[in-house]
Amino acid sequence: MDILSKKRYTITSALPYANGPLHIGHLAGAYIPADIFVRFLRLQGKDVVYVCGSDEHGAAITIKAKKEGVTPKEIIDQYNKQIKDSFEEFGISFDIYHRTSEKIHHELSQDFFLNLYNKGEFIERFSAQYFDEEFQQFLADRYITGTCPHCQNEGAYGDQCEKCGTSLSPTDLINPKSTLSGKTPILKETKHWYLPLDKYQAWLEQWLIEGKKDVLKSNVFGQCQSWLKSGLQPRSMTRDLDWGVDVPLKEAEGKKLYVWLDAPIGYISATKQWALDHGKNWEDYWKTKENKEEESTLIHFIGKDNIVFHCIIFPAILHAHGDYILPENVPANEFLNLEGEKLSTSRNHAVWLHEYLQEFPDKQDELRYVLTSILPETSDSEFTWKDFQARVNNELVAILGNFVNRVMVLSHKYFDGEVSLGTKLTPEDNAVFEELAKYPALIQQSIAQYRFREAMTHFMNAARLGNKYLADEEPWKVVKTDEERVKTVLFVASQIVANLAIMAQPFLPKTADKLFDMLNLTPQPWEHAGQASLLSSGHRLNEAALLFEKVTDEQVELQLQKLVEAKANNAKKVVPAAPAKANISFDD
Ligand code: MET
Repeated sequence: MDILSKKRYTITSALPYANGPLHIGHLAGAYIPADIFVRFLRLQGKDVVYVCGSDEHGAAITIKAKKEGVTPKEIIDQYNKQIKDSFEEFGISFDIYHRTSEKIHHELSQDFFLNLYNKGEFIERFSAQYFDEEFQQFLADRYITGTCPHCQNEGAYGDQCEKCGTSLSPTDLINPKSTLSGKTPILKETKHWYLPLDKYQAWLEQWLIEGKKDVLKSNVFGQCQSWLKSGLQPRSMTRDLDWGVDVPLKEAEGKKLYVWLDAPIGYISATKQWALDHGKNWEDYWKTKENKEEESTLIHFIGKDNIVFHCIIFPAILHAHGDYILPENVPANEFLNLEGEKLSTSRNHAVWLHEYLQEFPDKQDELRYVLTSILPETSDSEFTWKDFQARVNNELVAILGNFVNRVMVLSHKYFDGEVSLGTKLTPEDNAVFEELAKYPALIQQSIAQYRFREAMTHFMNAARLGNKYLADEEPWKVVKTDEERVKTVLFVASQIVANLAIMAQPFLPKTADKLFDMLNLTPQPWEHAGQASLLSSGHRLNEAALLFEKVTDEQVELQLQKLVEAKANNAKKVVPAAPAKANISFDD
């Protein structure tokens, strides 16, 4: 069945770590595609909840706090606010942006742990782990540095050597040191609770590989297949950490739930909070139902570094718990590069969303447009400022903006903003309407396959159709001889603008609002797209407003200069390597 024909949807975007600002890689990976999808569903009147929130636990946050000499709480409060505000200003339409530090989340994560624990789903294992005697605490992998056994780099971390890229275990390091005290840590025995993923191997092969081979995107399917092929191993669900959700067992004092049993539960706790705030029943969005048609459809939007997490580990947890729906799809994106290099937080090689919003005020849709045009849907893709300029100037300004502007200006100039049918429609006019009516279905088909780039190309083609129509009909010439015909031409052209307003809503929401304002039309649902009579004869248009402005060479230069300066700063200092674990961060 078509993914768009369900009744109810639970849509999630990966929870960003509250330890740094958002950049365009995040947007292109997990937020813009989800937002387009969700806006599209809402336009069709579907019952949708779109949840997200800050991931506020884990070593990445405590390390940052330590580096800055502040508490983890200060870090999460600062970044949660910054991230939330940036998302809002940019126009990502979450129904709730929650926090994993909230009580409701801690309680639910603990419930999940206890449910699995009481059912005997965990295996308990003892292992020797490094312990800092001075600080009296076990050390997370990133808290230990030492010499890499492979390349002799002296600054390797307990999970990875940043120099040669090898994945390591803390005990692989030669001459290990605690980053807390600087002393040599001792090995101490510690107990943890593991989810035996090997036990779910057969079930996962059935559900995921058999059941979803025609559903998952090929990049996602390939990764899942290779994980399953290499055989799943038990994964620790608890950790010796000093910040996070307590393991709810007496004997586990000081231990915390590890990311697997914490972050994705954040989707559910966010939904619970949203349901409480809006008089809804959260179970409608997460629990299985006897009547399958009543069940919600769960879709996780993520970057490719989170595929195993969302396709294997979280579904195994939900399955082990029982009564929960499983993801219908996980349309993960690949990575976005910037000016020929990987985006990098630690090297400050990025376009930061909060800076963009300051430097390009009221230009949210321009960034949305360009990022949607280059979404890394099937392979890594690249953002460059020259390309940004070209796409804004040659497409948004020259095609969409130009068409709308001409229709508005001419309608006001010749007819005082009144839309009315003059002479009868010609075969050319009817052909344009016929062509226009094809676009909503084309867009819908692309969205149903998570091909958002393609969907937006269809949208722009509809604007091209408008431009071509005006160029063919030349109302500015015809007006000298046949004013009635010009009325009709602008009537047809205004209907095209109204259609563009409807179809712009998922892709360019702020532009769509402006278009409806100019048209003096209330926002319309998707089912009205394709109609030739959205504006009735005699309708009055409002004043024209500016839709898009050209990006100047100076603006591009300034941005490129910033990247050059970041590089120069990196050369001056030794850039600390940041966590590069494939499974828990979008980038380094
Ligand atoms: N915070 C994780 C990341 O940034 C995502 C967690 S999604 C449940 O990779």
